[in-house]
Amino acid sequence: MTRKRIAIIGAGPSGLAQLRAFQSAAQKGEAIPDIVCFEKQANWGGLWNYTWRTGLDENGEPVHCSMYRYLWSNGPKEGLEFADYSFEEHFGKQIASYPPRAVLFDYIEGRVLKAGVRDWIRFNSVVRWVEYDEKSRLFSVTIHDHEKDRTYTEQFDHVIVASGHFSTPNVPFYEGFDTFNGRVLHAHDFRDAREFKDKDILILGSSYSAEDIGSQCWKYGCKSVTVAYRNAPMGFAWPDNWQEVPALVRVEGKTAYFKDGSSREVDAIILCTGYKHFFNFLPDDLRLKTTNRLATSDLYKGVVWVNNPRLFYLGMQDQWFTFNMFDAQAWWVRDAIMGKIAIPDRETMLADVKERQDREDAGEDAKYAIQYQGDYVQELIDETDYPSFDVAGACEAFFEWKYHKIKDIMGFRDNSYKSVITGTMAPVHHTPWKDALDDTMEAYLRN
Ligand code: FAD
Ligand code: NA7
Repeated sequence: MTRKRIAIIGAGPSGLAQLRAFQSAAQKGEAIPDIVCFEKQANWGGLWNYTWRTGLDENGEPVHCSMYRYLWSNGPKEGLEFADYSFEEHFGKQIASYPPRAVLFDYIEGRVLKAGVRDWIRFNSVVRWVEYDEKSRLFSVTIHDHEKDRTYTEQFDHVIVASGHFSTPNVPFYEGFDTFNGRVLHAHDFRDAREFKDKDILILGSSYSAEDIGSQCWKYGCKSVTVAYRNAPMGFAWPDNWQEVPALVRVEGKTAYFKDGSSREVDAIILCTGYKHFFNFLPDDLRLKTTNRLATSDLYKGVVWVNNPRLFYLGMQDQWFTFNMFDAQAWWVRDAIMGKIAIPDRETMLADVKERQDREDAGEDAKYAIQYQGDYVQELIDETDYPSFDVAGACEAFFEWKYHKIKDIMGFRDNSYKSVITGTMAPVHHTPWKDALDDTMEAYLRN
């Protein structure tokens, strides 16, 4: 029998989790399929692979990165720690709880360097198109190799889409944007908060990007932050030069007008209006269409494409849990591909999706949502050999984080939590977040 061939699209945290999942089976002596991971960037790490570029990259492809300078983890690292590779193993000591991007990139990379899976990845390789042939039951994957500037097609038994969903910006139009006398940008193109020093900025949106980009700009010296919300304000106890106002109606010159009749002069508008699930390399019959939610449409167990169970998606949910959830999904998908987990008929899969969505919709608050996703992670790891960890403990860290944000939104990153993998308490960081302007790994690890 010929070895199955598996294509993984993307070498971000999800794709890398899939590589590690297969490698760990190989390490235990199991015969694994032939794995090829296609990554459009020159390096791995997905969103955590920072670039100064915006717009198009060096190859003319849309820039994937939505991260920015000075970004620190927006949740405690104790909620995302790999069960098979602790922070202590990587750094040789316990570190503080909200690491900057470079520190988390180093941690993600450490595990896959140890696993030795880099050779499974073809870099600078953009997947252009995927097609399924009913007769041969194979996927044809067409790739553009930017190193050789060549397009080619290969066949695979399974495709795993791990291309992320926080890279294609959702960009609304408001009257007057086209004549605004200042910069209008989406969070995807935000790179350095110092650009907005001494400026009055307007932010649209009331979720993570709005909170964090506003906080960055505040920390690096903007004059004021005005956040316009569409439905509900974030409602934290903001600093004095930070205001939340109802939805934007229009802009005239440099004046922004809001739904409550108030107005304000602003120098720049940052659209923190979220992202789109966008897969221009997939035909209609394989393409996931979903809003950003915990129970995505059409994915059995959150990973199997119900219309063709040879196709899988990783990390397509809205995320409380991240790295460890991608791991749970990757181990599960590996076992489904290797025939250790049976995939039921379409009706059963659709019923599973419906049950998950109904259960998600029954919840009303963040605590419910965290617990919901924690239960999902637990469900998947119970069905594989992914090292079990204290998921309830990770939920606790998230609950505490929520509480710490309500108590002090500019100080929540000064708290520390207990690792659910090693049981050690994180040290309190040496400098309060608001005063720590240097976000390098060297500065962070100086504990
Ligand atoms: P991504 O990281 O997006 O990786 C997808 C990969 O697929 C990329 O490398 C991309 O180049 C590649 N790719 C895409 N299309 C193609 C193609 N056609 N062909 C080949 N390759 C392709 N999570 C946290 O846990 N903590 C945080 O603090 C945090 N902060 C965040 C801040 C921002 C601004 C954003 C946008 C997200 C943040 N996240 C955070 C969530 C983030 O989604 C996850 O941490 C994680 O990066 C998701 O991993 P992924 O592999 O699913 O997707
Ligand atoms: P999210 O969490 O999807 O939030 C998007 C926000 O944008 C949300 O508050 C929306 O308002 C708002 N939105 C969407 N469309 C509009 C329009 N047309 N006008 C005004 N406001 C709008 O995206 P984020 O970027 O914050 O977070 C994504 C990831 O990045 C996350 O995982 C983080 O870790 C970092 P609503 O609340 O629906 O009224």
